[in-house]
Amino acid sequence: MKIKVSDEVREALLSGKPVVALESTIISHGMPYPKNVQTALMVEDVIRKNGAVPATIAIIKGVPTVGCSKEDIEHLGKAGLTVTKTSRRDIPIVVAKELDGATTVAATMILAEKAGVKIFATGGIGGVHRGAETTMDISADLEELAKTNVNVVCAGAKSILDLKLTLEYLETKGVEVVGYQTDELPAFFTRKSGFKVNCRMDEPVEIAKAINCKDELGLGGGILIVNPIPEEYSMDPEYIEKVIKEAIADADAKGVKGKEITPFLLDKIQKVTGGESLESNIKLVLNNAKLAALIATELSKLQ
Ligand code: PSU
Ligand code: MN
Repeated sequence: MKIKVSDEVREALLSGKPVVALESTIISHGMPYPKNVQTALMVEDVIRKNGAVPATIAIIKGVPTVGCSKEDIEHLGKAGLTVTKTSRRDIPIVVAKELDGATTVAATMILAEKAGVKIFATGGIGGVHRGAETTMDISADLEELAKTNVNVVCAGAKSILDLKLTLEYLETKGVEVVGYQTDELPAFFTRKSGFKVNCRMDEPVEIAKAINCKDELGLGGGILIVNPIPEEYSMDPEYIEKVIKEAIADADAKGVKGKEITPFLLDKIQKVTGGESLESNIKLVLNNAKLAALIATELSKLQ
């Protein structure tokens, strides 16, 4: 199976330069056009400014691609929801049918690992949904963190999920959750969730050392690094909770299920908050990109 790695990413990997992977579902399904494309390109810039090489990952006409071009990003952003949201199970189908696939956290981790990229930045991961005790809706992202050797920087997870159960699931699967300059799991739009993380680290170098030890021990799997949204962009917790509850009720009423539920809730939240949440979303992704570049830089000195 051919994986296309861009020249810039291949050269960086060969010479031991820091590289940061980026997902593409956030582009096609996570934000509206054209902000999605602008954000994806800004995220790449931030990574470059902080000394690393960005590798946006997607499947382009059936070819798993590590290091998408600007044209690829523009195409995925414009095509939006018509691009196949691609998690682990979808990869072989999208490749066999020569389709475009926007990779979720899980699928991006798989392709990043194959290319040799160890650090990955995104906004929020999938997790255990509210009501999962009856729906069994648990994102494949969590299973991937347990088995694929890529470390993910995110702003926690949106409280469209059950954050308590998400942490329990990660603990069961042996995934370390490191709070960057925080003792608490952030809740994406807000800096706090009320749930403690297992470990706090205040410096990128400490996180890089932990990743390096995991690799030396051959433990596999990823560390999840949770980075709170900067204070000035965080939203009012009661307001966002109300919006999320309404969005979930609407999804229930409409019978939205399976892989459609996360994009449905994201879109609904964006519409109801009139763009305020989109701005916060963009800022936290940029913040995560910077931290990921700093960790990748420290890791490249150790490996
Ligand atoms: N949460 C967000 N923004 C996103 C996603 C989740 O706040 O864009 C996307 C990511 O690509 C994540 C995927 O990997 O949704 C999870 O989907 P599911 O719950 O169907 O596994
Ligand atoms: Mn699901």
